[in-house]
Amino acid sequence: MNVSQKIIASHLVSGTMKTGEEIGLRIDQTLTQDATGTMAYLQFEAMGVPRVRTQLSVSYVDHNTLQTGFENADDHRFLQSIAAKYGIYFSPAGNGICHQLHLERFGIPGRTLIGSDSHTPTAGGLGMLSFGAGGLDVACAMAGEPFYITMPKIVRVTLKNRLRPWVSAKDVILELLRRLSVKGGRGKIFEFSGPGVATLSVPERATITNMGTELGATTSLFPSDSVTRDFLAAQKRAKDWKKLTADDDALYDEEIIIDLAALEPMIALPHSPDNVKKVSELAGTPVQQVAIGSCTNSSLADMKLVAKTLKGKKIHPNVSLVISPGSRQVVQLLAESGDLADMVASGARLLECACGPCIGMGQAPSSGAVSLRTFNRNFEARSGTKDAKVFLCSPEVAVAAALKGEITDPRKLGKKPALSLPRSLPVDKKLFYPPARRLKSVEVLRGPNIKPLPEFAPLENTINAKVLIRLGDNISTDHILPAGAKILPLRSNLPAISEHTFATVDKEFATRAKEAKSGVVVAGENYGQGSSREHAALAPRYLGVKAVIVKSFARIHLANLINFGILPLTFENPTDFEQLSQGQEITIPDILEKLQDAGGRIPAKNAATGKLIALRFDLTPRQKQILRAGGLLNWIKKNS
Ligand code: MIC
Ligand code: SF4
Repeated sequence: MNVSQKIIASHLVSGTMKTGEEIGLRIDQTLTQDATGTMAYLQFEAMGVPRVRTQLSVSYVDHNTLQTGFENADDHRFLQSIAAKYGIYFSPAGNGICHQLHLERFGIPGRTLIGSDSHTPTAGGLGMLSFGAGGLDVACAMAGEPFYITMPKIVRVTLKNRLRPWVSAKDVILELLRRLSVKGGRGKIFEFSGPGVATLSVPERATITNMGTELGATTSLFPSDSVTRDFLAAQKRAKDWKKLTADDDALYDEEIIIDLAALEPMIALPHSPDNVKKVSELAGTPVQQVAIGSCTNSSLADMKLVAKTLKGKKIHPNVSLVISPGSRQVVQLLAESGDLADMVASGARLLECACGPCIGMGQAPSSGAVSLRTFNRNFEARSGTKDAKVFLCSPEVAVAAALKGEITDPRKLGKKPALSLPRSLPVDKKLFYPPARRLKSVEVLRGPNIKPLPEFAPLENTINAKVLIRLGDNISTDHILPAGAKILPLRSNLPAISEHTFATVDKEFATRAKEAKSGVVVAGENYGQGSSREHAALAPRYLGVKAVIVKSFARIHLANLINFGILPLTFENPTDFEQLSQGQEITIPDILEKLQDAGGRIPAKNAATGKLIALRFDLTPRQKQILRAGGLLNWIKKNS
């Protein structure tokens, strides 16, 4: 077996490991972050389970740390108290970014993890099978329920040779994105193997698995080897290590080969992570902002490389350089070694160790600016400035641009500085707060920003609805429900946040949806790529969206639509996309009956043209039941 199959086989509770079949997996660990966590815990609370049933659950605060009003602080207090009450570890704001911290403190090779954040596969760098999921799926896993996915194809990514100086792990994943696109990984696990694996550290592996999410992959995974052992030992967790490698005769569905030695520094152009070119092709483009950090590139090695390159130099006067290290441990080590002083002396601005600019929490670029970021997403407007041009690159490329004021191939900087990394790291477990000893006595603290979830009605037999909007391919959840400093604080308040649905695409959407009372959304391929935020399903549902009709869906968003009772339909014939325009009325009759058919066909009638449009649903029996009930929470209540 390959590594993925080994972990799946040891956690399989339903289904068989046949590609395309629904499988249920036992989940060992869960993580949440604050922007999705409040909703996830409200849902967990509604399930009436007295204590989490996982081996370990952790609640991190890393997204909403600006606290421009009471809302974020209220959410943090709520999260801390509810964690204490239900047996969950709590990591307060200031500890760092959830994925970086989970690698450092909790991830274990061979175990399963789901997290209410799409970059949870970062833990795949440790040999952990980890998935991003909607908050409700994480709540179910905390209640001891299996996590359901379609058995993916397993792709072997064979890495040969080793990276050359100034070329980094980020370039490996950018190369994969260049080759495969943001849709190329759907329904697949990318499992890394070959002699190049041993040349990559755990944080480098994690950069790659982190951004496997941008391929649309189900997850990405590295084996657990002696490099993994040394990483865990340095974190004083040697006992968590176990060896986990593929059998010599392991079979894979597909294979991709990457020669690490042949890679060059790469960069993704606006506005998609797969719009990748060689840095050398863009050399000379003036740069106004450089942002270094995020769950993709904020490890100690990344930060030290930046510090050593900046040492004794000044950044270009036209550039604003902001740096957010990944964790408190990283900041502490940088402080002790003097690297932090070198960064600051060069002109860099230091930010809190949190998601920060990656999710538009501050540091919006100036109008039309070119911003180079070591992050994983560059969707339009995500930075907070709609006409900014955000490029994605490695810390090497980012720091070169900060010094030169223009896109620069870092190989032009001369000899790459040597890094010395400590073999043993300072570990402070005291800042991860364990659950209360006496769970029952804990009071959950709720502020006025935390609104209960509304009840949703069961699925109707006939949908009469207006086409509220028609959109193209690769619509991300940042388009559906933006984040950023103004909207993120409303994550626990559905009525308020739903007003911002599609706000960066079409300001009138929420008003139009409310007027129509019953609506559908029409779009192209890979609808809902990106974030796991279930608000991108919840808010449309709240505004009366009954169905989403597209050419194809992204995995996590499809699961979220089902969880909140929105009918996910695809065009039988993709060119029929042209048959539907904004403002037209459509009718989808006999839905409950049609859902029973194995064929998955369902016609819709366009009242404006009188034409029938052939639509399809591709749903498992479990998903059909959830949809009929009007969503997963209704279904759980009905069955308990
Ligand atoms: C993101 O990178 O888009 C986020 C913010 O981390 C999201 C989660 C969220 O929307 O809260 C993600 O990737 O799932
Ligand atoms: Fe945070 Fe950005 Fe990573 Fe999302 S992608 S978890 S916002 S650092």
